[in-house]
Amino acid sequence: MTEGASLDQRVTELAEVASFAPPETFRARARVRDASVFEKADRDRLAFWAEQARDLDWDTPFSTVLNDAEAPFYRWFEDGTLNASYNCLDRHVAAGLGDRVAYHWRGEEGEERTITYAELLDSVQRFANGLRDLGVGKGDVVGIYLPMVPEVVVAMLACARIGAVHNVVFGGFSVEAVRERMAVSRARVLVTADHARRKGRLSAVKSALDPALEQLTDLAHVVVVRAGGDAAEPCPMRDGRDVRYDDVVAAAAATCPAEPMEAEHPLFILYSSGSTGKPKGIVHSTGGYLTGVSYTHRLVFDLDAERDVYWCTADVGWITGHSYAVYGPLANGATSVMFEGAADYPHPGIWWEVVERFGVSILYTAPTAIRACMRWGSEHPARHDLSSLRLLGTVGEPINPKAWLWYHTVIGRERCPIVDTWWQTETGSIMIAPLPGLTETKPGSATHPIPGVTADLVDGSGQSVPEGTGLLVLTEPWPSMLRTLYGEEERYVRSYFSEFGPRRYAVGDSARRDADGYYWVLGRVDDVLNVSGHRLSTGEVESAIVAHEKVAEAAVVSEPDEVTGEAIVAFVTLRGGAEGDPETEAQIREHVSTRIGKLARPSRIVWAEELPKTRSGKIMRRLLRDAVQNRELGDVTTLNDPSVMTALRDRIASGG
Ligand code: 6R9
Repeated sequence: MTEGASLDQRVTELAEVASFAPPETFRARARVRDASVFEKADRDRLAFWAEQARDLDWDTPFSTVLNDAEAPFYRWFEDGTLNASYNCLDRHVAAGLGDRVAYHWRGEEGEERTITYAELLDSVQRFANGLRDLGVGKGDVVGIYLPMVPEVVVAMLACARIGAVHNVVFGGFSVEAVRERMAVSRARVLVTADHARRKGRLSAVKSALDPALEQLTDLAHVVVVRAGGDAAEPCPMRDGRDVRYDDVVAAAAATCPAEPMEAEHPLFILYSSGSTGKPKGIVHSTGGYLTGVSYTHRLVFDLDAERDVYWCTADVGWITGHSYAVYGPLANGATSVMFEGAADYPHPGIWWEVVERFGVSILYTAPTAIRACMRWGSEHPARHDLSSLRLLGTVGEPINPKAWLWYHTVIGRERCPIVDTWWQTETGSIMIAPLPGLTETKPGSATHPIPGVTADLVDGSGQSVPEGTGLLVLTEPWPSMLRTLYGEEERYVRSYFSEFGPRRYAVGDSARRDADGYYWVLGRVDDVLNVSGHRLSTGEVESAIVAHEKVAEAAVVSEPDEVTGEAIVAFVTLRGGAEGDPETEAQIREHVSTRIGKLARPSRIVWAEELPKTRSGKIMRRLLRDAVQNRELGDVTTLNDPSVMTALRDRIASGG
């Protein structure tokens, strides 16, 4: 039997095991080995958070911990001042750690760059001065639309250094998504790339953006990073507006002292999908956010900054990238791997080659990636020496037990605890997760809230549900919570604090709590889809489909997918009752791709003469979901015309 096959057999054997204690070798050296940290946090939560915050370097120490006078607008450490880039860079260099590697970067074609803390500090100071030279000041919004190149970190920290607010847009999102996010946040500068590389192909970024940039009246400058490699053609530059990153840095002064910021000064905006078509501009603060990410990064990943090599595979365009590829690890002086490429390029064993090459000890990734690796086969990881790994993490969606066991066995070789971390763009940092040296894990459960965080399950009327299924709420404010939705205070209150009052944050997920008090997050209760761990809203995808000239109406729902978790099924009614054809289908998918991005493309389109609606005209997505998932239809009595569903079921059965 090959090694891959014997590992697979072991996965099957372990299916009977209900829970896993921390491996003894791990526990013996873990940071946290007993439950006293929970008791300490419970005794005085605010004092506990203040202690975590004091692990950062403050220019002015804070005297108040939490101001909740205007709840749900909470203010943490409000009379203190600090700088996030100082905490991520200067203080480590000042402590003699300038030569420590901040990032081992690996490019798509196997190029490597090693960036030390001292080098990163140098680049950040220069680019911060460069941004100032372009007229950027405290409070200005700077857009960032870059692939996974080191400059993305430089740009984020340079903003933080001068109090500019970054607004990163995921590199896989479309031009239209960039335009919209820049317009609503009134960005003054956009930092982007000439080209991006993906699986051996080069795609133009800057020239594709150009027509959209013309429409942005607040945008004064575009900074262009060379990310396409030496073979890439130079991109067109507009005089007076566009500047090259290399030129900006070369012309800028070398020193730029970090500017102290009020703790509540916004560090960044990150757009995330809400339950309507319009993305939410989630605003994070400086002091509270940095406290949350540095504390959780040490605690949940059991970080030993001197020894560990840590790799978070998330793109910086997502909150996971912000918190656990940039701010958390840098605030803790950790050494990270940054990987530009895809998980299967140039071959499906590349991740394991990278783990071996850099001696990765902590790996943090998503269930969708684990399932893809599972499908490619255990022989790929089996070919590499993965003995450096000591801890594994997952995030983004519920992990199915089979993928958990595969990760545990084939990647972790039963030596590494798995931390299944539940959190959201809004929470800023991890909220529910095991402590790896302490918590017994159950495959598929994120276990318990971490020390300092309090959660509950409630029914629709807000009553606590001690055991069974309910809606997840966080019952006390925490430092890294979102502060507002950019420019939409009322929507902030309505989205998170209207259902259960100003103290209980409504998460939007349903969950189950078992007899041992373990939380099992089941998924979203609103119209938010989760494709490959990425949030998309039904409304967002529907408006992109409806924007196609032939389309009259559309409704999208999800169905379970083995690799991506959820896949999008679109029900589409064409204008004038026209019949759908493969060409229109291809155009619709392309439309979604250009408006939002490739990952939002429907996997199936079902042509619908009519959509199921209530008498008041609301589309009943619930019924569509039941139909695609081949379930008994729920209550159809409120339907205006129940025969619509019969016709649709026939369509679905005949493959659309
Ligand atoms: C960090 C991140 C948040 C939503 C969240 C939930 C789902 C994330 C999870 C999980 C089960 C986990 N989610 N982690 N579900 N177990 N460990 O993913 O943020 O993109 O805002 O998504 O993702 O549904 O509400 P974000």
